[in-house]
Amino acid sequence: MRFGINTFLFASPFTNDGVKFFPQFKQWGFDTVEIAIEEVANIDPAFIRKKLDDNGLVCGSVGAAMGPGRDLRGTAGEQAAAMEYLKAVIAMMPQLGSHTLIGPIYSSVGRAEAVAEEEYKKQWATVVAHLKTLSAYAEQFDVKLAIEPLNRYETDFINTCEQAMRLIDDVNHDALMLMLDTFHMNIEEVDPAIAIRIAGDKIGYFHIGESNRGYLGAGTINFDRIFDALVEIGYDQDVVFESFSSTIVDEALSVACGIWRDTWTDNVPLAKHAKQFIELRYEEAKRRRATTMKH
Ligand SMILES: [Mn+2]
Repeated sequence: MRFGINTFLFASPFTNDGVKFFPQFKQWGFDTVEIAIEEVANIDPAFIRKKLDDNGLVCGSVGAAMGPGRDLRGTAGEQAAAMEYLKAVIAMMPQLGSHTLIGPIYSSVGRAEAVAEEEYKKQWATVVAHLKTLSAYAEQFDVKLAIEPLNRYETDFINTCEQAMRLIDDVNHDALMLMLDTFHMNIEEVDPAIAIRIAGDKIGYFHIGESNRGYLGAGTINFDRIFDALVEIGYDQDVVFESFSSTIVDEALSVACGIWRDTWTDNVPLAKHAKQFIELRYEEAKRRRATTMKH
């Protein structure tokens, strides 16, 4: 298991200037960086890769920035803009040394509305067709796509692990995987730990977020049960801390994510604490598992 940090904690939009945070990320013990690419023109991938290498880090994933105007179930123009953006990001990823594109790549974050069943079915077919195209495209670049269910306030399209797995089944391509996020699961799943066990090896990426998206442990999520489930299924990919504050992200993203008040303003103690919290929970879960197996 690799521990990662999301650039939304430190810079948004992420640009070449963001490499200045890499030494700290390494010093705090993170293995990977999840780089949100708002616009491909913002970064020089070779330069970023060099700085990652220099600091002994890797780009564990690229986070797709599905803002307004990028929507695989939107208007023809929004679908085209989303495909153009996602393809440009995928094509850049080998230079970054990254093999996983993550996020709610099926729609725009913050688009949550009542959709009639017939219309939902049409949207579903449209998204499946686009994801087939995108999966085949990604495969050429040795990139996998990991789609993230979001809670009901951020999308009406894919809210649960079960819905995402159905979408993945319909696309039926090896390059398409699932990612889960404890913050969203906490709102939508009957039992997040059971969802993890059911998804099993379909999970290609994992976000850790607290129930209020602030400090880990200062919310209601039972992370011991989450890590017990991850250890039990043998999950050995990235576990990445995600948190938002309007001190870093812009107003559009704050609104899309419903960040109406800030749970933190200083990202340094937040990030250090997250790394220690995640590692401790993981180590304890491994110990519990080892003890159980002996009996
Ligand atoms: Mn997430």
